[in-house]
Amino acid sequence: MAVATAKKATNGKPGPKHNIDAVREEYYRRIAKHDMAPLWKVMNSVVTEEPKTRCAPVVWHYDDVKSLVMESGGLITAEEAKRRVLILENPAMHGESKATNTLFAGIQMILPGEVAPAHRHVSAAIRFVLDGEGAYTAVEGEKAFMSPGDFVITANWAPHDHGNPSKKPMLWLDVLDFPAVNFFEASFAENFDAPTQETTRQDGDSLSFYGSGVLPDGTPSMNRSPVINYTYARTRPIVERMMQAGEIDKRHGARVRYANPVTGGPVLPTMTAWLAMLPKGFRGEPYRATDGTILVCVEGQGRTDVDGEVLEWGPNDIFVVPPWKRYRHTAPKESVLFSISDRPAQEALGIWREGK
Ligand code: 1HN
Repeated sequence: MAVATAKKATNGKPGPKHNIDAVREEYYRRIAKHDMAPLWKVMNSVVTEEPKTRCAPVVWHYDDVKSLVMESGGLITAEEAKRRVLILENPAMHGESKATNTLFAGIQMILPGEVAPAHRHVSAAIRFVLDGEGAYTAVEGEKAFMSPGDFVITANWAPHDHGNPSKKPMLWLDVLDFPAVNFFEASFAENFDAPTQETTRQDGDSLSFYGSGVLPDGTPSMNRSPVINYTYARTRPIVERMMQAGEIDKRHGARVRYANPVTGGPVLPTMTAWLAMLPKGFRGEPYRATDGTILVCVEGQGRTDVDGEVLEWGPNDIFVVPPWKRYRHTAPKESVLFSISDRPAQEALGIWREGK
């Protein structure tokens, strides 16, 4: 009888070889009833020698994305949807609202005259404009009117609403850190009674006050940038100048990191962003890091080889490089890439690593 054998055999030492497996199985079943389990059966899968990602490399081509998102405009209003967003689902994690294991990505559309009502949440966002001109995000009392290539940050708990007084639809990429927030089970959110927030500052105030090489007296140090909008018009000429000066990283091209002007840190404590110009004919050297990255081709055309899988990209295509997958960019044409990753969150925890 198995139970009797187990009692006899577990007297400090394993029993005879021929029945040890059965004895162990019986033991595992018994400890499971006490919500216990043997570490030795799972040790190698819970503490892996190298990162094991669930995330797949993937590209969304803007031609498909734009027409499908435009179609949603005939199905639901921004008011009814609250946020009319199509989720970019990582194909390896369908149904989880994730582009990477820690980041959400989606395409939001605001049609002329529409308003997406004011709310706030713990999860922070970066919105990168793909199409349209003159719609705005109101954040913390300031309306940031946006153009393609600009982005706006919405920090943890910052009230925000969107509107489009222009004549054209606006589409942008939303990247939020809520999968990471939800990993910690730390999400809060609330709606406001009024659909739009009161404007207390002028468009451009935050950029002018904090992003011009000066800081108003008494500016406190914060773990998120006091600049709410970073414009393409200001940043593109910088990467172009770097490229002309030969300041070209062998892996990333002529690249800048968007910075919190008070601390030099990332724009948000959980997410960082970069803009890179790849010279015509660029053949990048391989690179990998533990942050998962969402990239957008802003201009040009090229491809990114991710661990043997080729992602071809052109204007407004969005693609994902999973954690620790070796990748290299190739650009037959001069190209501009915008990217976002969870690197600051990993660095804050002391777990970020990079390699070749
Ligand atoms: C959200 O609040 C916005 O405020 C966009 O525009 C996308 C995706 C998931 C959860 C909240 C927005 C979002 C979101």
